Amino acid sequence: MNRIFSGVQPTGNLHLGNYLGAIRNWVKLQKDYECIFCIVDLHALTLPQDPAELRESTREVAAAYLAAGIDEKRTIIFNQSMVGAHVELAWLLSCLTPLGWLNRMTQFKEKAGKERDLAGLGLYAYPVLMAADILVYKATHVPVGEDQKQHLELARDIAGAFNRHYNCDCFPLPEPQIFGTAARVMSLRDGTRKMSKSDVSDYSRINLMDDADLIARKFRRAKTDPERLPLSPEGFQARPEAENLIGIYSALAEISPEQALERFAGQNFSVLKEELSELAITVIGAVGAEMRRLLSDPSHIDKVLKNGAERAAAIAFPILREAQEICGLLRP
Ligand code: AQP
Repeated sequence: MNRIFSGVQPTGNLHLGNYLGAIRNWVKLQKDYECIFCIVDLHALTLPQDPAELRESTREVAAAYLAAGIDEKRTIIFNQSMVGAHVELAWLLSCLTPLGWLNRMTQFKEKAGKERDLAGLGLYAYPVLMAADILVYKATHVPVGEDQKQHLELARDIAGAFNRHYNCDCFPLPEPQIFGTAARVMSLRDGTRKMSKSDVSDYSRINLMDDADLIARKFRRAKTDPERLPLSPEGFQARPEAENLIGIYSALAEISPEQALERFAGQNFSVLKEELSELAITVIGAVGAEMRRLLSDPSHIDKVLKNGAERAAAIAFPILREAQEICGLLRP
């Protein structure tokens, strides 16, 4: 049976990258797969969080899922900390994960920065918890943006290590699903860095709850280069900002980047920015408005999460138990 697991960290403002690279694709997957979409609050704790803001952000991610079109009746939506099986399986997996594998993770290097000795153990062990998130549901497919590909490969390695060590086929090796042009949406201020919630510059990203004026202002101020838009894809060489804006347009308009470039080839950036703003205001504006409506009733969101957690736990705990028995843990 095909089962999908994926998640978003409640670490601040959800942005266009999270929407186009992840959440929007999930909506379509609900038709063909059993889906579990998590708000990974324990992952958020790998960097310092304000407790009140974490609670708010958790509801905000849930609201984004619902506003984007995730159907809570069909699909399981919950926050990770409500299902303890994730952490329990993470321990079993961490005992089989060589440090050398974790040392290769680029996200740890980026997030720990130069003061690596001061980084928390949780930040270092993040990919093991992510492997447990996926494996505790025996998920077969994991839709993510490009930036999570390395972690997903590690999850496959960890599943393989468990199966080999205990000579079993307990865990399927999860397949990454990376979709199209928006798999890596870049910052509006620097086309070489990905659009990120933790970027200090708010003008680097379009947040899902930005209003129309702010969306237009952010696109107007987006970094560009002095040339006109290129005539063909070869012209994107060393022009990451131009390529990014065309990529965002194509993802929002649901056309190929080639078609998007055909439309704007040789024109000034101002023309592209104008149309980009209009399109984003239509697509993102609708999601943002629905998020605001949902967030005005937090008790409804909490109910959705509680119900989702119960359904998630009903799948996760029997799989955890199976793994515990394979490891030789006595479960009378
Ligand atoms: N810029 C992006 N382009 C395409 N996809 C993206 N994703 C994130 N940024 C982009 C995808 O969104 C999902 C959720 O990501 P996450 O919140 O778990 O963590 P992240 O990848 O670390 O995202 P951020 O926004 O950069 O958050 P912070 O700043 O908190 O680290 C994933 O599927 C991710 O690939």
